[in-house]
Formats: sequence, C-alpha cells, structure tokens
Amino acid sequence: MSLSVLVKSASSLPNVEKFSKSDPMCVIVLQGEKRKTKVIDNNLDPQWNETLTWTLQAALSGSESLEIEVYDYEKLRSNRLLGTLSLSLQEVVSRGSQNVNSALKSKKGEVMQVCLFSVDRSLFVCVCSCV
Ligand SMILES: [Ca+2]
Repeated sequence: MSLSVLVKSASSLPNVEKFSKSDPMCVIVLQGEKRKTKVIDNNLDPQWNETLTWTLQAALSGSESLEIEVYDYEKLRSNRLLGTLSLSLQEVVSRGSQNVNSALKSKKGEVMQVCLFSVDRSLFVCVCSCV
C-alpha cells in the first residue's frame, strides 16, 4: 500500500535572493516521513512535475495530513522557508477522490493557491501562487 503525490508547479513565489531568484524545492511530510523534490535553480515559477511516494503500513484513516513546505535551497546555509500548508487527507480517504483549492501561507503573509485531486488514492498536488 502506498500513497503518491505529484508535485506539479508553483508560480510567483517570494524572491529571497539579492542578486538572483529563489531556488525552490518542495518538501512534503506524511506521518513523520519526509519526501522532497529536486531543486529548481533561480526560478520563481518552478515546474517540478515530480512524484513523491510513501509506503504505508496500514490504510489511511483520514485523520492524517500532508505537511507541505516550499523552501529556497541554500548550498552553504539553512534553506529558507517560502511557504507552508497543512492538508487534511480526510476527504480523499472518504471519497476516493478530491479536488481542493487551499492556501499556502508564506512568511510574509502572502497566500498561495494550492489545488489537489486524487485518483485511486494517489494524490496529485499542484502548488501555485495567486498573488
Ligand atoms: Ca537560494
């Protein structure tokens, strides 16, 4: 049993670089297990199109949530947080499919749009900005 999440893209992410642009990567945590996408250098509109997969010990109950974090990658120091979102898996577990628009919060208080849908317990997440 497994759960897959397709992390598609983001747009208009906050720029935290002085001389270039943020280097975004997406981290998703399910039940304490972290998966991350590759880093897209120097791009505020990254297209990851990457599938992250978790092996599950048991069927999801619906009380779980996905913790989604978008970071600016830094080679020499800590990555910088660009935005976060906690997504409940309740609907996708009870209905088998889901189509959601939700908000990804950034440090500056900007709101970024997230849409999520699922087919056969695989979640497809599209992260994008609305600001
Ligand atoms: Ca960086």
